[in-house]
Amino acid sequence: MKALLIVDVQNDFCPGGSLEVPEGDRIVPVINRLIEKFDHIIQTQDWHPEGHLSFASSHQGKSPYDTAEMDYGTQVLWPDHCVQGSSGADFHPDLNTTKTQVIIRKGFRKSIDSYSTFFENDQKTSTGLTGYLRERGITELYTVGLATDFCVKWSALDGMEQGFNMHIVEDAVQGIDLNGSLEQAWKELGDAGVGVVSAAEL
Ligand code: VGL
Ligand code: ZN
Repeated sequence: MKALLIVDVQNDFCPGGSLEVPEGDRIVPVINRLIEKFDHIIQTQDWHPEGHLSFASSHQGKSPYDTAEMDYGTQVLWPDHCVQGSSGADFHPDLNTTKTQVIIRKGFRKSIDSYSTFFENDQKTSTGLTGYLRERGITELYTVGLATDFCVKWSALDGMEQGFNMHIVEDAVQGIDLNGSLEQAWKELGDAGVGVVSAAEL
């Protein structure tokens, strides 16, 4: 059984937001059309407390896009974004969320970031998505949303490791592209065997 996984289509990742993905809102109409083709729809929502340790503002002398050493390894530092309850954390107003059955919030622990929808960045703390998918008999996950080179990539890689058949809808994702991260992401996805399809094929 297949499901659509809509990653982080939130105001802060769209033009005008604090961690704007170039043309991040371009994918919204594509995703709205795809929603009609799926019976099972899962969304994720980046959901950070104020003062989250992935924010550059939480580290003295650091600027956005610098890195910091966390307990779990090197972490890119971001502008403050998707703060719990803020309008930046809301889904894009044109995204049709009516059919969404579950929303996985991530990044709510102050000292761990979470790109993947399956595991937080320590690669150990589970979001519970694997259990949810297995109990519902979902085996094929079509991934769309933001950003290709961070949350979409990590979700697809972890999903493969958890035994799901992961696919990316290439015209329904959009990347940040920090120092070549977008090209690197497509390479890692290809190496891991993640499928790539276009929206028209679905
Ligand atoms: C994301 C950076 C920080 C994403 C979330 O959704 O790709 N990127 N938080
Ligand atoms: Zn975040």
